Amino acid sequence: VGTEQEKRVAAEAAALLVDDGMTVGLGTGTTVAYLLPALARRGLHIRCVATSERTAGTARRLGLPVEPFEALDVLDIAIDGADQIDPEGWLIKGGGGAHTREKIVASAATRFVVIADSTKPTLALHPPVPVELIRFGHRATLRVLGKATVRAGAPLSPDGGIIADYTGAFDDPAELADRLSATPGVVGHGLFSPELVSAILVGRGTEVERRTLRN
Ligand code: A5P
Repeated sequence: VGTEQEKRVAAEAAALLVDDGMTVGLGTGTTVAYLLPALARRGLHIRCVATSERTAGTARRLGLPVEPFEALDVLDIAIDGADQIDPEGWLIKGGGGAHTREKIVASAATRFVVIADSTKPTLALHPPVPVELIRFGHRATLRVLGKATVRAGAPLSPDGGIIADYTGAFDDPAELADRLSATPGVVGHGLFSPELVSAILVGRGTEVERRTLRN
């Protein structure tokens, strides 16, 4: 219950950052589930793209207009959750397998705002790091990665990719991010660098702690 309240206050604070006329990227997950009704209640004239079919469906039912992300090439703001947040602003995302689309949306946005409850900040990121693999040769890709396994029960991504997790220990997220990005067959990984992040809103009890990384 405490965590749900924290997700709600963070999401409601983020909904207030959206202005009339903006193009908005909608993330995926249980924290974003609180953002969608809060945003819909504002009754703004906005255009949205969604990082998953689940988000798109919920948003449309609430009356938020969702367009295919072939129609827009830049977003004013994107708002999404995270699984882990380190002190520098590195994130791990993809607990729901949506990280590839989430990263495309985050990097298209002028401002990327992360919303989370107080269990998400951590002193050091730890495995697993979600990855998405091209289906072709994915057993070979897993072998090249070393410690990595297909996520049991996870459906294919909407782009046909296999959702897996890198389970090896790591100290330096930048080094691992480079390695994952450079491995053929890896479509996307769940390490998001601080350069993508504008602000982090963390719910703590009934308060929202704000960290601004850039404007
Ligand atoms: C979806 O693939 C993820 O990246 C989510 O954004 C992340 O897992 C946060 O989800 P919750 O808000 O449900 O914790």
